[in-house]
Amino acid sequence: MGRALTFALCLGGLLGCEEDPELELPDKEVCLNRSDGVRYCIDVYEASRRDASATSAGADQASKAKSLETRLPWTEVSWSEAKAACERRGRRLCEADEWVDACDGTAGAGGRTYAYGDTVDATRCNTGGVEVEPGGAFPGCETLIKTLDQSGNVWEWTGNNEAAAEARGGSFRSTQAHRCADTLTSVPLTNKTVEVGFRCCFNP
Ligand SMILES: [Ca+2]
Ligand SMILES: [Ca+2]
Repeated sequence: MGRALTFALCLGGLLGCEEDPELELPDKEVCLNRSDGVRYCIDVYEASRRDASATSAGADQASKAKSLETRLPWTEVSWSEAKAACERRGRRLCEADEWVDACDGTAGAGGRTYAYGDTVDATRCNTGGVEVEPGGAFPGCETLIKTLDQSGNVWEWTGNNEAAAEARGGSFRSTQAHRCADTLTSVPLTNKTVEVGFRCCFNP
């Protein structure tokens, strides 16, 4: 996009006037109600760095967390780094109940067993594989509210304080088909692995 056009779009309010508008594509989020009626929004995609592409996870450690398709997710990230990356975008990590309800499609108790339905289908999501894939590479791995990759690809940090922090949803290496309610509790919060990323939430 040329500078003149970028400037015009900035003036028109169509793009945020960020330091580098070409890298600031609008994040994809979807909003729904919690069981207590509080409205919240969750990223459609696992978080990626602003300089990520379909073949690179990017290197910008100071990036705000993005929610875009066809970007490799932000991994090798501790829980506190993930939280900070969401906060740089004016977001936060998702709380467990928010993440689970987005996955199962029903506020509060109940909902789908798996992100895509109640019956295990090993072909739907990136599980039992060998490498991480760009966001949305498995279109059948979609929830009722249209979030993607909540099952598999990378585990996702949830919780905004240490007591509540845990990773959810399984990774590309997971051989079991993870249910929406399953958690990973064996990874220390400071551990950084290629199998753990995150996504962001906020209250509009
Ligand atoms: Ca639910
Ligand atoms: Ca995931």
